[in-house]
Amino acid sequence: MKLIIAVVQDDDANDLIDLLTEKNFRVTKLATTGGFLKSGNTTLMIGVEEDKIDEVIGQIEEVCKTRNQIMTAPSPVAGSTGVYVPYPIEVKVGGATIFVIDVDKFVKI
Ligand code: 2BA
Repeated sequence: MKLIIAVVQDDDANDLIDLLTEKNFRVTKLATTGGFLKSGNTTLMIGVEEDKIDEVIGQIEEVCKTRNQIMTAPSPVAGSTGVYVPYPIEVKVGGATIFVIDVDKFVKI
């Protein structure tokens, strides 16, 4: 068995969960926060047999869109004056960041 861990954007999460559960995949949703943007995203844990990995990744690809997000980063205005002015940076986020992990043991009690 494999564990697919997919970090997706909040806006895509419910559509993806609906699609996966319709296709009989089991999904656990975690509310997570990205370290760079420090804003919310969603992490899904999906336990599957090895031969289903490509199908699940295909579903994720179908639903999860790439978006540009603006974040504000502080920048020193004048060298050592200690004055900081926020300036916007655009970053491209998603579709999804996917990890596939080997599961040594799976027990359902
Ligand atoms: P965040 O860490 O909030 O990152 C959001 C987006 O900011 C990233 O999109 C990327 O475009 C940009 N970014 C991240 N770190 C950067 C850096 N050091 N310099 C410049 N730009 C940077 P994605 O790559 O699509 O990642 C979306 C979310 O997926 C991330 O949110 C994070 O929560 C997760 N993620 C991505 N790669 C990961 C990894 N290797 N390990 C764990 N989580 C990861």
